[in-house]
Amino acid sequence: MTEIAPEALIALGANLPSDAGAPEDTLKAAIEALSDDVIEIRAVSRFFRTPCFPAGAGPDYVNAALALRTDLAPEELLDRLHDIEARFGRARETRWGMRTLDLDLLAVGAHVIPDARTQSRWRGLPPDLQRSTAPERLILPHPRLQDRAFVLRPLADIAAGWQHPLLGQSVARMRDALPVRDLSDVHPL
Ligand code: A4P
Ligand code: MG
Repeated sequence: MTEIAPEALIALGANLPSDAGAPEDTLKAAIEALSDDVIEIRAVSRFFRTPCFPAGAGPDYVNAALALRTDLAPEELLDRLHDIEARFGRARETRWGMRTLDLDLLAVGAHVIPDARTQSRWRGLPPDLQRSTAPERLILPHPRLQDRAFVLRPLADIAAGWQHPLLGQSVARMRDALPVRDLSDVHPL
């Protein structure tokens, strides 16, 4: 019997226009580009307008989330995401800088990559280090997933019941633990 691959959850964000148009057009084009013979898109959230984090660092973002199935390994899937970011003109200049398209791999089922200790270390990184350091290899679940209204509100549209394998909390619960202010700043388009 072949095993069904677990669903992969992806966060999409953009706050600058690309060749495809405004951020929402870029997101739509990226979703279309992602779907191919080895990637099956299962669900797409609504699109949300969200204030830039950190505040004042640039224009508002459009954020969304999607669920897909693939037999690609998580590292291969991340490579695909990077190819699509490149296709829509993203230049990696500043970390957390403005971008035409950011695609983050949030989770693949209950996989923890590379291991619980490393994921927890990145998850617990103090804010100043979060800004200045980025992991060289894939970390799953994405270390900042539980902190961000602009990730959890879209994600709750399509995967409210997904459980963080190390925190043991669902997307809905992590979302509801965020400051109300953060959540109310995230508006459906
Ligand atoms: N990497 C490791 N694990 C992962 C993973 N699970 N998913 C590596 C994606 N990438 C992962 O990522 C930095 C490095 O992390 C890469 O080498 C990758 O292989 P990046 O995409 O090159 O850099 P980045 O996007 O600047 O960093 P990151 O961590 O993706 O930034 P964030 O934390 O996503 O912040 N405000 C609003 N309102 N909405 C947004 O979407 N996004 C950001 C980007 C900042 N402010 C925002 C938003
Ligand atoms: Mg990214």
